[in-house]
Amino acid sequence: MAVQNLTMPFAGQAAVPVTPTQADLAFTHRLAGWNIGIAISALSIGVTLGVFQGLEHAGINLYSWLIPLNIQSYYQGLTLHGVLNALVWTTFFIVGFFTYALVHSLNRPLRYPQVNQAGLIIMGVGLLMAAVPILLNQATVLYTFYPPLQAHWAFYIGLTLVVVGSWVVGYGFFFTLYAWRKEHPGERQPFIALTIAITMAMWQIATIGVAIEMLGLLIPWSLGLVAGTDPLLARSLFWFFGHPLVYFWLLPAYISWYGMLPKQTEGKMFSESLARLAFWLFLLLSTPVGFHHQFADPGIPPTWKFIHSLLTMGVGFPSMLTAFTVVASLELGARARGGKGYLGWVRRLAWGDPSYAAQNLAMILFIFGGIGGLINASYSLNTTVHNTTWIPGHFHLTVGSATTLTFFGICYWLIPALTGKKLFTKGLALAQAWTWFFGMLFFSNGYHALGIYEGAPRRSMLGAAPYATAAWQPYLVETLFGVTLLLISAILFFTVVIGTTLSWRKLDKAITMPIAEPYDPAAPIPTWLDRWGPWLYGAIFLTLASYGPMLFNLFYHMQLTSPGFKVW
Ligand code: HEM
Ligand SMILES: [Cu+2]
Repeated sequence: MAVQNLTMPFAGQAAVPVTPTQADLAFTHRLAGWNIGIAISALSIGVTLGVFQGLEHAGINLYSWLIPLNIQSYYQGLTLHGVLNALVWTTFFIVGFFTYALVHSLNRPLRYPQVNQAGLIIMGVGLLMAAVPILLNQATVLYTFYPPLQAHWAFYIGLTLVVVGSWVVGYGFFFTLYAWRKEHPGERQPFIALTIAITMAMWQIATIGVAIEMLGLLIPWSLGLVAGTDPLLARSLFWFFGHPLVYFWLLPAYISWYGMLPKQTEGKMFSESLARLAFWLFLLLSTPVGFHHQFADPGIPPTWKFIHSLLTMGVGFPSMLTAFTVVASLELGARARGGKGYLGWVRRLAWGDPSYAAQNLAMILFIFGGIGGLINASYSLNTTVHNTTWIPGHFHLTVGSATTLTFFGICYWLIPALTGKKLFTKGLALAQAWTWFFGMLFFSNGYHALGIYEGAPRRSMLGAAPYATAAWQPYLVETLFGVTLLLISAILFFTVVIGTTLSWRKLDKAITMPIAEPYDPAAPIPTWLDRWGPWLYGAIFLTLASYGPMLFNLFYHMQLTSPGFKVW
């Protein structure tokens, strides 16, 4: 015992393991269900506005339909679209999915369920608070809320509360994992639980930027406590948060791809050690790269932009690890199902299962998203695509597909698991996945091309642009085709979700969370891939090193001189 103690993460007496009771599970499922319900409701409004935007760009302006709903401009709609899709749908879904997955991965109830519940309530209150000014056209500042555009204070406080609520949920997860570790000394943390905690730890670091921006600059300014603000400082703090935000969207999809999807196609996790390494590297490298969103900003010296550009290429490494490990894991499954040949095995993947198909299609779209991302991150190439429609083309492949379509796929097992109802129906869900896939393929291809060949600007009413030329037309027709497919796909998704929830067809057999088994269960996972300290300190160090001097400089020269503008 004494010798064993030396290798334990926590020395001392092990606590007695706790397993969840029916009541614990019911509580967890209710909490997850509320989060996911709010997420999907937000998405339903967000996506509808996306369709209006896509149609407007292609010359079909239907905004007069929205006047009775008090949507008064393209930009108010675009703010709703960005906030509801990119911030609300993602954050609430992730928190709900994680709540469910953490408990089932650890097979342990939440350590302090009230903490997690409080987190959800804070997030919900924040959402309502931010929604009111947006709907009243008092916060038409887009989801990046760059000053000197100035929104109503309730918008900033509301969004801050959403972030604070997600912190509280994270604390609930950390307490739970900590309790599990005390009850299981010497055991490796289960993959899904560990990677959930890594994602939430990354989120705690990332959101410090936006918290300082909100509390230090935007809230006092919108309340009139200070007369002006410093746009460059605010933008820098925003992107300190804004880049790791994209990893907050992606890592939950990766957790599903690594830790669940192989199981759904009878595969195994090809290398659990590599998978863990990838997540630790994302913890290290997600934050110190944000200046790659500010290549065009004056006032950030080129050296810093270059350093962040290089570090961004560093994130490519765990991304490649992910690509190869996940594909190898799926190939194992396809071969077990009788797949043959160099590529012929692809046909034997579980394409008939909508949950699987949606996620595999999401991965394929992500390949194109990743390639485009390397172009965005390249200091010089960025100037060609900056602020053109290339950028929305890019992120509809990433957050709009890799993340969103994966979450749809997760919904196709998780909603039946939460409601105890059969999926309504497999055919509709499969059609949903494929229409989203082709819809986004055409939509994003059109926007990429329009941006890089024609320099068409993003965040503009292209349908009304006097500088539009005939050369734009073929690309816009392509995007229109994409938007039509996406509209069909969205209708299918909401039909499946509502149909499943309201269905009277109960499951014959309870659905459990798919958990991929390791290919080689005997292969030990090195302790350095199970330790928090080095990675967490490393992440904090890299963040300080890559941001500290420049932020110090920006604060030192801070000029709170810019008044607020309401240009809408
Ligand atoms: C039916 C599906 C969708 C359609 C047709 C659609 C359409 C559009 C269009 C046309 C724009 C460009 C607006 C402009 O630059 O003027 C846009 C922007 C955007 N979309 Fe979507 N979208 C869809 C789904 C999504 C999803 C699922 C997400 C994220 C989860 C998303 C996130 C965004 C964001 C963050 C912006 C940028 C907003 C801004 O510039 O402030 N979209 N969308
Ligand atoms: Cu970025």
